[in-house]
Amino acid sequence: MSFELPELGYAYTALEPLIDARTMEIHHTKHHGGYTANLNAALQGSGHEGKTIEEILKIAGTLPAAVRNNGGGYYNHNLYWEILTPGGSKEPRGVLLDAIRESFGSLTALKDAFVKAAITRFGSGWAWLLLDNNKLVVSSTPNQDNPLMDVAEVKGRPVLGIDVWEHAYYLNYQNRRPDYVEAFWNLINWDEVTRRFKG
Ligand code: MN3
Repeated sequence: MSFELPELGYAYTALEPLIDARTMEIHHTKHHGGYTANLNAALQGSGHEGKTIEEILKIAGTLPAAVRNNGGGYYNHNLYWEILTPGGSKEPRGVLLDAIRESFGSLTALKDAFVKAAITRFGSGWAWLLLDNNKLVVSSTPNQDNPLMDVAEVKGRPVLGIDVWEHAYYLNYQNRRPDYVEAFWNLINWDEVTRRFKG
């Protein structure tokens, strides 16, 4: 059994002009495709071939770097494309909005914390909104690590994640990571985030 690069389910042009088609295509086919192929190669003969991606990430700290990095890359991008799916609610509502207010005070306060985590993550990595013991928290991770990993500083179930590697935005935004983070925020499909929140 091996992992497969998922279809996006929408056109590379679907998120224009905020995220351009060329960035989407390279990001999906080359970067995500690369993590997927490299993960399968790294798992071959490792004794972990039958595991789910979640089972692999849970013990990432004990596995070779190629499994940790590519396994994280495989999982993180699956989540990223789903959260950016066109359509759906452009604002959190219902139980998710209640939980956001309980943890952060307001949606604006969540946005401020998330944007700050994304902008201040040094070098390549991800910023997250995650469930840690039923409480929503914001964190960030280096490289392709994520909150499901045993090595994560803040562990939990990711409900929202932004890729802040330069390959996610450099063609359109060059060094302006804050502009990309703002664009991402405006593209979030909150129905998908709610689905992940409910687990
Ligand atoms: Mn990426």
